[in-house]
Formats: sequence, structure tokens, C-alpha cells
Amino acid sequence: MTKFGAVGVFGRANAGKSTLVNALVGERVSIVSKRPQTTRKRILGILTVDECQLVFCDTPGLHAIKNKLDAYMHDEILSTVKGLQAGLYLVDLSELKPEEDQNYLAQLNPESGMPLFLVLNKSDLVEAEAVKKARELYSGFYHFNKIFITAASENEGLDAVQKALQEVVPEGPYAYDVDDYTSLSEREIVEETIREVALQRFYQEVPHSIAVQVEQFKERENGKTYVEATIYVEKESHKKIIVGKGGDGIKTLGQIARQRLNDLLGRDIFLELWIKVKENWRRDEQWVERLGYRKNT
Ligand SMILES: Nc1nc2c(ncn2[C@@H]2O[C@H](COP(=O)(O)OP(=O)(O)OP(=O)(O)O)[C@@H](O)[C@H]2O)c(=O)[nH]1
Ligand SMILES: [Mg+2]
Repeated sequence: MTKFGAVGVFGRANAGKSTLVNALVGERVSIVSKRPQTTRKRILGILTVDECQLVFCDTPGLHAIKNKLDAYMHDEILSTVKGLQAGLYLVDLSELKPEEDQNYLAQLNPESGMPLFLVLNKSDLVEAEAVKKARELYSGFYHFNKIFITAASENEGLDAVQKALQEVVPEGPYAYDVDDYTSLSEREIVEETIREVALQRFYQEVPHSIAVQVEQFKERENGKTYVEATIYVEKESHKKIIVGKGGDGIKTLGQIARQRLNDLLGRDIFLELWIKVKENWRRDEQWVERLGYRKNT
């Protein structure tokens, strides 16, 4: 008999949720950056091992709602809570904000009986004493079934989390093929990878206004995949920064993204990138939907 569990991954922005999911799944399913609010939509990372399939639902970090995109992200968090067999709540030990976590946990209100594990992450950045204090403090916030100390980016402490999840999820049939590792389509992988490279390269200058849309995705007879994508930003000044001197910025961005995509998709990608300005798209519900952030009804 196999085991199956959908596992929600929650926590404030920048706690390391996507890093942890990628490390557990062993593939880059969810993009990572130094900036908070990197993940926008729920992303499934799938791990099938020891007759057990765990589907990790990586969610956006909770933050204040300022526009239609934030509202969408908030909805993604709350709608994930339904139908889970277990949950992880991540905390960034190097930047504790206990009150915010307490509020988040109160909102999360996991269905009764769903095991929730506390994961104190980024332990590599703090002293043992600080870990101990955080552990004591957070134990009072919620009846966590277990508490783990991890450094997701260093791959530390993750085996124990995985083992505990395997134990706690119920018997049941797999929902995905044993070879699947993500729910994302290839188009979405392209969009997210380009957005990741843009965030990583321009995170100082360009805020959260980047969205990427694949316009064309064609398999050519020569075995190459031809992809045309548009990067949307909210301001002319952001466009200038990304394009760079003589187009150098966007050219390098394209080269890095293409390399990652060749690896991720396992074939040769020909990537053509465009950049457009759509002022305040995050405030415009129709544009938010058009750029891929459509609510699950
Ligand atoms: N030092 C250290 N850095 C980490 C650790 N885990 C994650 N990070 C870094 O923390 C930053 C945020 O990581 P993400 O995985 O994008 O965080 P997230 O929780 O998914 O963030 P959002 O999607 O914005 O909610 C990145 O720069 C990671 O490399 C860790 O254990 N130790
Ligand atoms: Mg994330």
C-alpha cells in the first residue's frame, strides 16, 4: 500500500519556503530570491520515495495587501489550506517577527487534526542560544506536532523533516506520476525562470513589478524549442535598467535564463525576449489575471 500526502508550506515572506521545497524535491521547482514576496502562486513540488508521494504546496509569503496582485497571493495562501494532509510552518531565525507569525498562524487556522510542523530555518545564521529561545517562544503560539531546526540552503536538517512527513501522511494512492516533480507547465517554468533571473539580477533596482508572459512556444523540426516571451514592468525607468547599456542587460538575462531552461527542460531552447511597460498593472484586476494570476474558484 502506498502513502500520499499534500503538504502545505507556509510562513512569512523570505523565510526560505521555496528553498526548502526545492531541496526536498531535488529540483528547482520554485524560484528563489533574496527579496521577500518572490513566490506569487501556489507551486507544487512532488517527491515520490519509499512508496510515499509527498506533494509540497509552496505558497507566497504572507504580507500586507496593497494591490490586486497581493490580494491574489493572499487568496493562494488561504485556498491552499483546504485538503492538506500536513503542513510546515517556516520561520526565519535570523529575522524573527513573532507577532506577525502569531497573526499568520491564527489566520491559517488549519483544519482540525491536520498535523503542523514548525520549521525554524536559517539556523546557520544564528547562535544556538537564539534557536533555543525561538523554540520556546514559538511553542506557545500553536500546538505544533513537531519542531525542526533547519538550514534549507545548506541542506541541513531536511532529512528529518521528510521522514516525519512520510510517517504522518495517510495511506492512499498517488495523485501524480512517479516521475513528475512539478505541477507547473513548461510555459510556466519558462515564465518563472525568466522572472527569477530578473529578480536576482535587478533586485536592488526593480521592485515587484516584474511579470513574464510566454507569447510563443514552438517545437522546431531541428529539435530546438523556440520560445518568445515578454517581460512586463510598471515603469519606463525599470525598463531602461533591465535593457541596460546597448541592450546588454536584457541580453545577459536571456543568456542566463536560456542556460537554466536548457537544464530544466532537458533540451535546447531558443529564447527571444521582449520588454514592455504596463503602468500599474498590479492594480488592474484584468491585467493581473492576464499575466497569469487568475483566482481558483
Ligand atoms: N543563510 C540561509 N539562507 C537561506 C536559508 N534558506 C533560504 N535562504 C535564503 O533566503 C532567501 C529567501 O528564500 P526563498 O526560498 O525565496 O524564501 P520564500 O520563503 O520562498 O520567500 P517568498 O516566496 O518571498 O515568500 C534566499 O536568498 C535564500 O537563498 C537558510 O537556511 N540559510
Ligand atoms: Mg517563495
